[in-house]
Amino acid sequence: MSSPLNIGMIGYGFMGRAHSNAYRQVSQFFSLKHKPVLKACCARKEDKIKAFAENWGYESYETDWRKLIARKDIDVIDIGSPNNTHKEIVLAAAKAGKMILCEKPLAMNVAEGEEMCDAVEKAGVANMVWFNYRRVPAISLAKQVVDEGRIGRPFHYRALYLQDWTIAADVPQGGAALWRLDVDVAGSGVTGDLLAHSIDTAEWLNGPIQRVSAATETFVKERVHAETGKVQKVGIDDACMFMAFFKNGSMGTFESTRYARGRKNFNTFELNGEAGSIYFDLEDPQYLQYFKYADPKTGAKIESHLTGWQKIHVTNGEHPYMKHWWVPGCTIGYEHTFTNALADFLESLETGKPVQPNFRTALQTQKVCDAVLASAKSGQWVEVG
Ligand code: SOE
Repeated sequence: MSSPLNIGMIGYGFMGRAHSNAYRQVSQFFSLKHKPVLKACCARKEDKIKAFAENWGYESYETDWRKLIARKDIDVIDIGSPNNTHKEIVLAAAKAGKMILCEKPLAMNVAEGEEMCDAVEKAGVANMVWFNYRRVPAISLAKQVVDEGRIGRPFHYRALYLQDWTIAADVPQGGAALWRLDVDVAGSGVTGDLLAHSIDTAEWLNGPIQRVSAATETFVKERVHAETGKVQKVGIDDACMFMAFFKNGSMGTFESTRYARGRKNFNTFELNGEAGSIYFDLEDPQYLQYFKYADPKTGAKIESHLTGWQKIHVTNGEHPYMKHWWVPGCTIGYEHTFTNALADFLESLETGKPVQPNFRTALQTQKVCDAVLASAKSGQWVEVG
């Protein structure tokens, strides 16, 4: 017997669309008991949210998130609104006993994240943070390769997350489209927005990061604020580089910027171990590259004239998530990572096994982000709390 799960979506931007698309398609591709129903969406601007509701097929809309949370016919609150709204909404939604799905980064800082974790844990409500890249089949396959012991002792983790959309000095900060450039709304720049993704993936694959040494730069120091019309100081980090040591003894380097001309959403990582290496590039997302040096079970080395990087086309039924989609060789895309994440969340409601990353796990990422920003400020190595 299927059971409807009534969704209350807050926000109508990029993530509001990505999540809504997942709600609409998950039940068609995954056979799960809980079936999302687009019950209501919510945003302050009535004309925008009304049009959004009509476009995506929401049954109703609200212009005040408190009203949405108070509704008895809503089971799940999904937060796709800017970062500075997450905490207040989470605290109210948890108190009302709603399940909560929250966009990344979890919070503006660790202090907020702690409060949010305490609230959902005290209320005992299901929770997840939308770190969607874990659900790229090739990245999930990377996790499988690591867990199967194919990398062996890890030495190096290397991540890049590069974009180029803020290079022009006349791009304003703030407002509905550009709140990511306004530090009071976003909390930080590339650290919380892009490196949070890289950190979540890194810790998932290679375990906890223990200490970091970072540097940040803000290339354009002042921008017009879209809401006030005034030229204001830019408070976000435009670029961030950091070095890290993982608990397992391996070293990491991370770099992120929105000033890498020509790079649009260039999210890559490489992990080098004694027995093998893996490499992933989001601009070529159907592939996982794997270098096999030794057999994980026997330790026997591959004959050296046959070693080389394998480019695995991650579209077989045996690959993570792919049996739910098309036939081997047919690819899925960016939007499906949200559908896959949602499917995992719905499955967790059936099995009772908490889905990952939940708020507590996302708080760990937030701790690394805060340590990175603290290190950039002090110029010192900082231990991750
Ligand atoms: C920023 O440009 C952004 O939209 C991030 O906020 C998303 O999380 C990332 O996946 C794509 O880039």
